[in-house]
Amino acid sequence: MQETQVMLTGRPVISATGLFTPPESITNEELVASFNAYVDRHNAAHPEAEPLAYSSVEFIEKASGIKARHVMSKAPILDPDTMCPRLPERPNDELSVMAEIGVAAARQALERAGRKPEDVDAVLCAASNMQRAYPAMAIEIQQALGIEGFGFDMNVACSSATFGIQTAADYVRAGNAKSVLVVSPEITSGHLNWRDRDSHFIFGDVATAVLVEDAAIAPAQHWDILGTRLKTVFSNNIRNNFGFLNRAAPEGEGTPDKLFVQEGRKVFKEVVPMVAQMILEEADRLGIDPAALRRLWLHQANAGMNRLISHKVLGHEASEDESPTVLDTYGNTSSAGSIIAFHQHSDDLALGDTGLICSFGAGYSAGTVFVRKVA
Ligand code: CO8
Repeated sequence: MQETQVMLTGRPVISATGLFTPPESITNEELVASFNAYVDRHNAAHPEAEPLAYSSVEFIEKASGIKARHVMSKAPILDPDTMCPRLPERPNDELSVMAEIGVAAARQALERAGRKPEDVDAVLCAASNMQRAYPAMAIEIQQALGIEGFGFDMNVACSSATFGIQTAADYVRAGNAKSVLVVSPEITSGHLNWRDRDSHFIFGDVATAVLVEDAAIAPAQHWDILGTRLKTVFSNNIRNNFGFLNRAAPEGEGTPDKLFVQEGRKVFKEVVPMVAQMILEEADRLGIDPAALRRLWLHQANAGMNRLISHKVLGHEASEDESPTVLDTYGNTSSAGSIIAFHQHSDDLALGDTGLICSFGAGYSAGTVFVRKVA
């Protein structure tokens, strides 16, 4: 593309999205069988201790809506002796596993947009966990794709992708970039405590990519970004204390708080009203009638949360068509959830239809991206 031939508009759009789904998947039945085998072994080995309780397929499905989750390493997670993924270290001259799945999603987004890597200006790797501190995952992905310009990593837990979309949109609005890839590789299985009955069923692995571009270069049938809004409010209810200073406090190494922990009920109760209000305020600011939204692509943490939020926004119980679910087969994929929903359930919308991509999670953090399909 000859940059000199294009008059940039400063109007950001979503040109295309991409998705990488790990081939292996764990059903609730498989997960619970493995967990309960671990419980039996643990209780037999520690007769003096308070016995651990079984997990149950019925509870998981009723409390969360999750029926299965994709993972990068199935057998070790289900092995009661391991209960953790095994992803062997790779030499520095090989693509790291997070970059690999990010690149797969990014390639699909580029292909769907008809975009060549050399026409992309920046890569943001926006995810809940990074493979390492440096060099940035984004720079590794940039190198693997052959993109010039710059890249950096950003982490806003479950809201990483929407924060990434706003950041990319701001580059376009300011004229600092015309094409930005927001890549969200989420290997959540690495930081999930598979031995914790309260949370062992929640997460899954995946990677998504969103190509945010100036309207002037967008392909046919793209999505105008009508407005973006971000919000953070500190909360201890979702925490992960894993970090580089852990070795400076060896007494805390390996304790459960170095993995994902949450007060799920409090999260549910506090986040639902916060997000619903944020959506309604932003719709009002943009002059959009929330009841007329054609589709909500909501963060995929809990089916009950999405039912309540969509009801408050639309003013009626949302149908599956109005608020599609992907957490039944993907689990909670952190920042990728709302993007998977958008990727899988947006082609059928008509030109002129308006919808909302919305994330929420740890921090607390929440992000809204109102979009309209245009020719
Ligand atoms: N099997 C059977 N029973 C169980 C199980 C189980 N596995 N787990 C708990 N129970 C029991 C409990 O013991 C309790 O029993 P009792 O009533 O006798 O005390 C009963 O079931 C009810 O337990 P809860 O109150 O915990 O159950 P809830 O109905 O609240 O459901 C949920 C639990 C599903 C966790 C729900 O609260 C929820 O989904 N909340 C929202 C959570 C959420 O959205 N979190 C988002 C965080 S994700 C994020 O921001 C990304 C972070 C980065 C990720 C990094 C990688 C891992």
